[in-house]
Amino acid sequence: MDKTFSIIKPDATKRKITGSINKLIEDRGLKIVAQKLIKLSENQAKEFYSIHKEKPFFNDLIEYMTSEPVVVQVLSGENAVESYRNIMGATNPENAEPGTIRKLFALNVQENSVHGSDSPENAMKEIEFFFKSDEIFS
Ligand code: IDP
Ligand code: MG
Repeated sequence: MDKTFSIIKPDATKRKITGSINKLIEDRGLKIVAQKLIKLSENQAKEFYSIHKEKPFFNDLIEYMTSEPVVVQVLSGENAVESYRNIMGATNPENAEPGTIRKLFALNVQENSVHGSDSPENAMKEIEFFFKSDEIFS
């Protein structure tokens, strides 16, 4: 089974909708094989989102991602990366398909409730950034 990396972001933990998001993930066929609540440090958030460091929204993004605890997860299933991106919906909730996590729950393009890896290579890197191999079940 393929794996992907997910974050339930601060807007969602703050609004106590992590259970609702996990229900959607599970109902749509992905299995949660690792999960923990952590507070990202500024350095962790900057490294995790370093690809966006030149973007105008970078500083706001780091401030937001470190504002509340987040749930980091490893999800497993067939085509996990692509499948989870479909379950999440578009970055901007205004463009997200009905029934997706972001359409249902996101507040705006920044506070969009979830992160999901964009490729199997990045999924592997992101999982290794947050989890030891003995923390992941199958
Ligand atoms: P993704 O999360 O759908 O992969 P990315 O383009 O990788 O989207 O952006 C990472 C995160 O940065 C987004 O999920 C969102 O929280 C934030 N973000 C992206 N674009 C904007 C924007 O135009 N304004 C504010 N925040 C943004
Ligand atoms: Mg991305």
